[in-house]
Amino acid sequence: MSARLYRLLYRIRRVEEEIARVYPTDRIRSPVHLSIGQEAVSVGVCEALEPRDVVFGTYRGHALYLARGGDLRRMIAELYGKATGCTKGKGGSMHLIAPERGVMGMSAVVGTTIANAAGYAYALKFRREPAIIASFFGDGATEEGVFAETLNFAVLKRLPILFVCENNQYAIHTHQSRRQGTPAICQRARAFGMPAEQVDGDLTGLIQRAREVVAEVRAGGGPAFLEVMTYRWREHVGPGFDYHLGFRDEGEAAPWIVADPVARLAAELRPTERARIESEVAEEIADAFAFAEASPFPAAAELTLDVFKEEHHVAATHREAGAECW
Ligand SMILES: Cc1ncc(C[n+]2csc(CCOP(=O)(O)OP(=O)(O)O)c2C)c(N)n1
Ligand SMILES: [Mg+2]
Repeated sequence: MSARLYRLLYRIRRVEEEIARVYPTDRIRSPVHLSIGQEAVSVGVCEALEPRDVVFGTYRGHALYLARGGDLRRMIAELYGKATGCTKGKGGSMHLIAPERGVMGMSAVVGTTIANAAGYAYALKFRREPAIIASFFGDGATEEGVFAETLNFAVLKRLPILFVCENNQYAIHTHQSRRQGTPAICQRARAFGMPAEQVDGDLTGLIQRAREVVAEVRAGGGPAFLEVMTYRWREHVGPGFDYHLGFRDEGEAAPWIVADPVARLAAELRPTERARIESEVAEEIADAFAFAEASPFPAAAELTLDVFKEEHHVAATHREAGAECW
């Protein structure tokens, strides 16, 4: 168990460290919001999900995409703006998608995918499909009006959705205490009429709690809310660090770095097992970057494709969905 989890967490960490290393060469054509330090949130919650379940995330979505099993080659190619990327090089790091793995969308616009996720959950309920939705968003997104509107609607319709707030305490450079009148986001969620609780970033505890909560949502109990405490080690956007800017200091990060789930799991493994995982991950990452480097940019004629939903796609969607839904 811990070897499998270590591979998942370590792989995400190393992928993002490699992105940070390559970024200054300008071959990555997209801004990057790294989740280094926050990997356990995506991994922990996704452990509780089934393959048929669906997730929505944010521009800080590398960890979620990878935790769900999104293809690494297509992710790196997407960051390079290449035609082989998961959105054909048109979305970049902030708009990763892997429908075959239930990763239905991420967005640069704070808060938007919370409503998208609830819409998808409504469709699932309407079609009596047994899957559930997990909607990931930051603490800053809870200040958007769409957060309140969506939570209200989700409770009203008893939607099969788990809201996951990745509380890293910052929206860009501003601490939560300077933006919100009450500290516990989950208390606000509870006021809408759904079970909500705060959990710390410990991976084992998170997996256990997520499994219990997901089981309740799947059993038809309606929406639930997890506020997962975590910490962003690097700058808001870009490959570097931002402690020199003065809005936070490294002392605040220190306890989170000491409690790093990646290092903790590493310490539980036999050295040979750990070395094997690390060398396999290194090989896979090198392959993904080589794939991205060697891939072509989209053809000029691609520029206006996939911008609007082409008419024949719309017609097909209506047919597939059938009269029941439309
Ligand atoms: C609607 C909207 N408002 C403002 C922004 C600018 N913006 C980008 S990221 C961000 C902070 C969001 O913080 P949080 O939701 O906590 O996510 P985190 O970056 O910490 O993961 C803001 C305000 C935006 N992209 N979209
Ligand atoms: Mg935040």
